[in-house]
Amino acid sequence: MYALQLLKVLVVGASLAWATVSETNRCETSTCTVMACGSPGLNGLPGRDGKDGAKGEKGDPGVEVRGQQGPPGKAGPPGIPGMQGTPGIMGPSGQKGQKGEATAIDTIQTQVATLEKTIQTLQEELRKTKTLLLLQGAVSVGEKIFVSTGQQNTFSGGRDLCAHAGGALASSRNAAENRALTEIMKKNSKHAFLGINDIQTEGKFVNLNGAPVGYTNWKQGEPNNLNNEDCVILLEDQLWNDVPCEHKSLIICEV
Ligand code: GN1
Ligand code: CA
Ligand code: CA
Repeated sequence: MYALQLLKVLVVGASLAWATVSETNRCETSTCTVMACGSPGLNGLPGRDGKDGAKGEKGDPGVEVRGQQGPPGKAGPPGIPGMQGTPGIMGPSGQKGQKGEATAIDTIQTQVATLEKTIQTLQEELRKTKTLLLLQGAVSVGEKIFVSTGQQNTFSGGRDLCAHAGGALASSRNAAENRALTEIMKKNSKHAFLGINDIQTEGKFVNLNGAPVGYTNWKQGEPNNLNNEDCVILLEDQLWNDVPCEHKSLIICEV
């Protein structure tokens, strides 16, 4: 019974639906009659939002594509200068570096160092020699040292003797030197030749280098050139007398 009733309802519903469709189709054609077509109705209000749909399945993570690196950014503004710190404690010295190529300055510095050492050695030797000479009766005056040979000789003999020894026949250039020579002469108890003469020009006394003498200490009445006297001896009272150059007198050298 129930199935039969349901079938009827379905048949009636289908018929009504067909009729409605037919009628509508006809109205959309130009053959629509006034009786068959009304004026179109206004649109209704939008319906309410539907319910949320079921949660979808989780999507694939996808493949992440990394872009290319961009160009470097612009340089930033200069920073503020830092404050000066307190000086630190000096660290230990580093290891000695390898020997570099010798430059001209290096060579000169080495030569200077060698010369300085040589000078030092020579100065020490000179000091020792000076000490020995002074012990042997030499006298030091200013830059000079007077040393007696202890021998008597002619003027030329004495001049050559001192020159060969690296010195010169002694002469007095001032009162101090004259006193020192007199001191040596007295110890030897012999008059000593001085390194001056007037061989070249009578009456014009010169040193061994030919320069006129600056300092003199002649005894009164001398030089008298008695019997052609062109050389000079130092007397006990520090005074000078001209004597023959072939006369033999004490030879004192100066260095
Ligand atoms: C000496 O000895 P006599 O008088 O000849 C001296 C001279 C003096 C002179 C002064 C070698 O000569 O030079 O001028 O006394 N001769 C010698 O009176 O010393
Ligand atoms: Ca003379
Ligand atoms: Ca004389």
